[in-house]
Amino acid sequence: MTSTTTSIPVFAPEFVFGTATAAYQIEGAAQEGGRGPSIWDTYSHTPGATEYGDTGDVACDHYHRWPEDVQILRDLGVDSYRLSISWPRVQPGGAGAFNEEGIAFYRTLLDALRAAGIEPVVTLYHWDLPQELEDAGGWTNRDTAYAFAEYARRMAQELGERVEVWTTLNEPWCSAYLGYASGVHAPGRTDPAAALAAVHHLNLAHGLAVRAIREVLPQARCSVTLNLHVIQPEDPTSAEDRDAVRQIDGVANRAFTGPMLEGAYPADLLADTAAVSDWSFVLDGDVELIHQPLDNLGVNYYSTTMVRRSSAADDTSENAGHRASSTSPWVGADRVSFVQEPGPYTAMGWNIKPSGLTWLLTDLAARYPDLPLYVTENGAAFDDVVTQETGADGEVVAAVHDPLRVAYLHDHIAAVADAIAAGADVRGYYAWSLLDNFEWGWGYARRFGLVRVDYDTLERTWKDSARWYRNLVATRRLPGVDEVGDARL
Ligand code: PNW
Repeated sequence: MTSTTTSIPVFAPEFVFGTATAAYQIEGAAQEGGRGPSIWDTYSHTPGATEYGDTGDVACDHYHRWPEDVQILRDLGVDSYRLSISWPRVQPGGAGAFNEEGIAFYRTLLDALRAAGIEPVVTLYHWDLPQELEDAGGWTNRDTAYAFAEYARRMAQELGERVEVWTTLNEPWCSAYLGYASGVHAPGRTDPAAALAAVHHLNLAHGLAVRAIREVLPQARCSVTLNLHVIQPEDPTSAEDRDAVRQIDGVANRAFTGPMLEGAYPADLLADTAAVSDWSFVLDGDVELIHQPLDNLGVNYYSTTMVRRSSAADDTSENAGHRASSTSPWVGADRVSFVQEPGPYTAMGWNIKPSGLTWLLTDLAARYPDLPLYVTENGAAFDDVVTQETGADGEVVAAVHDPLRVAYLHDHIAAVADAIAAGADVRGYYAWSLLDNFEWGWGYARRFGLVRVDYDTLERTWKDSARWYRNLVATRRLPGVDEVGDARL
């Protein structure tokens, strides 16, 4: 899986370059504008749950500073911006009354993006479940899937004139397994059987929501974003290790792609997890409902995973969260061990392997040849350093030289170009993230932004990576890692 790029990749004018964020990670204003509490408010306020006890109460204060952030997007020149709607901001209890003030916030933001020539791509669920729904069982409760579909329907009615591309869920793997099995994400539960029920009800929520959106907006383009794991055997010649890959692929990837894209849960997944659950929460007709035709698939890619077969699991953490968990996210995989891969690593401890992205995109293209693909997230956290420098006019300006992030983006965008050259129908790439933001269990201690946020002043500062990305978007030609452009903003 080495890169085959020999010349400088050039992207077609219609290829979409964007940046991505999520509501809880940037908005703040957790108690303003009629917003209700979500599971991430509750979780982040639980002592010990997040690094330094950080919460999203203020985050990047995007709720108030969105005009500045739209201006940054405009200056970056991106074609598109991927954002999420905070469900508890528009429907505080997750069922029942909607909050007009919350809906108006998104209407105004979407209008500003359109006025700036930036296409908004909206995700309906990026992990901020209304707390009232969690109190009734959250994703373990089938009713949550129906509540989600009603929320999706209402958003389609309210925002349909402003949004063409609708994404139901972001990374249901994280919601189900990190939220309900390993407990390193909200709601922090450690019940493997509950996690499997959550998998199914998230899948069902997706199918019901796509159907509801299309009932309101027949022309809508519907999508889901998955964090598909690229899994390799420690020893490719070992049938045992290859079987460990099959098992982790089942619980991580095919638990979602099976019903969503192929209309069935994989038999081997049901067998592997039989001791945990009888899957009796899957009712007649559910998989047909989940299997809605999609207009595209979003994939988030950061790193790769390596496994081997073992007599007992000896490391199941896979760097999945801030809080050490005694419970594995890998439900049913008691005899799989996760192997530390060679570096280099990002500040998350995730190994850097651009060729994994080429592999993932070409594998998906082979399996689903008619499904356009978008990389909906890719990026890296590094320990950025701010320096004070003298600008062209003699004034002192803050700078962030982040050559490691530039190299990461360069190599992964080259990997996308390799996949396209190999015939994959990849239509766009969204850098994670526009801004440094609340990195879930890691709070503000991990920075993924192209633009730095000073959490004392909330000031935004362009990193070199932002200038480098602007250069790429403007020229459609992959710049070298030392080409950051010269104009200071
Ligand atoms: C994704 N894991 O999260 C999310 O979609 C973003 O909100 C997040 O900021 C970004 O990636 C960076 O972490 C993940 O443990 C969180 O494998 C954890 C995992 C994967 C993705």
